Amino acid sequence: MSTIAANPYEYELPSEGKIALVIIDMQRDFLEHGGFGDALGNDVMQLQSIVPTVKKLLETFRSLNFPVIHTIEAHAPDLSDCPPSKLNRGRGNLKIGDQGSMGRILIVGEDGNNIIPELTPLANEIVIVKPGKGAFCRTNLEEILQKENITHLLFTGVTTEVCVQTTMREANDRGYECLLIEDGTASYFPEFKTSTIEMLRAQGGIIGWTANSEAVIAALL
Ligand code: C5J
Repeated sequence: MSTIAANPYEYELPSEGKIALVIIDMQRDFLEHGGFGDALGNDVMQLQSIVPTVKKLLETFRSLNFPVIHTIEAHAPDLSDCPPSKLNRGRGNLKIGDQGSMGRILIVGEDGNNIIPELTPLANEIVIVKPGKGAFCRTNLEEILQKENITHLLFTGVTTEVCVQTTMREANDRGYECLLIEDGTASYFPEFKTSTIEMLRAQGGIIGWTANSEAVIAALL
């Protein structure tokens, strides 16, 4: 049985089901000026540091022909899938649906809503468009995972404590073996990333495991 050197202890690779790489919301809206993250007053450029690591993980999964799941946080142009509680939250200079320098903020199909070019999904990769923070909420992700016999999920993306953590928690409750790749995730608040890593793996891995990308790649290759 192959394992990844992880915390709080080794993570066993599946002997029967499949392992997938999950790349959460690596969109221009969160990583570039003029998007949603920027509108909320965040220093978006600090998220850029994980791009080479996520790209390397993506290339590893592609070279092994292992499944890759990308997610995009997005709303319909008429905002029918955006509850007022989300639309009106934040008091940023722009709201979801407003016109920004990369198109309408967090609206499906707009330039700013696309995944950054370095990580553009291939045609055979799964892309989940989600209106919430968690990728299981109002999507067909669970159905896809069951159909593809995916049992193990390795998480990357942004932001650690919001969409990444929410999705990992949702996946854990559904019985998936979850691991967060520490250097493959980022937050606008570095201390939130540190706390998230610690809380997910505390109490014997209450939500799952964490490991660095080098350990993951070494175990997979
Ligand atoms: C946020 C996300 N932070 N992808 N979304 O609103 O984490």
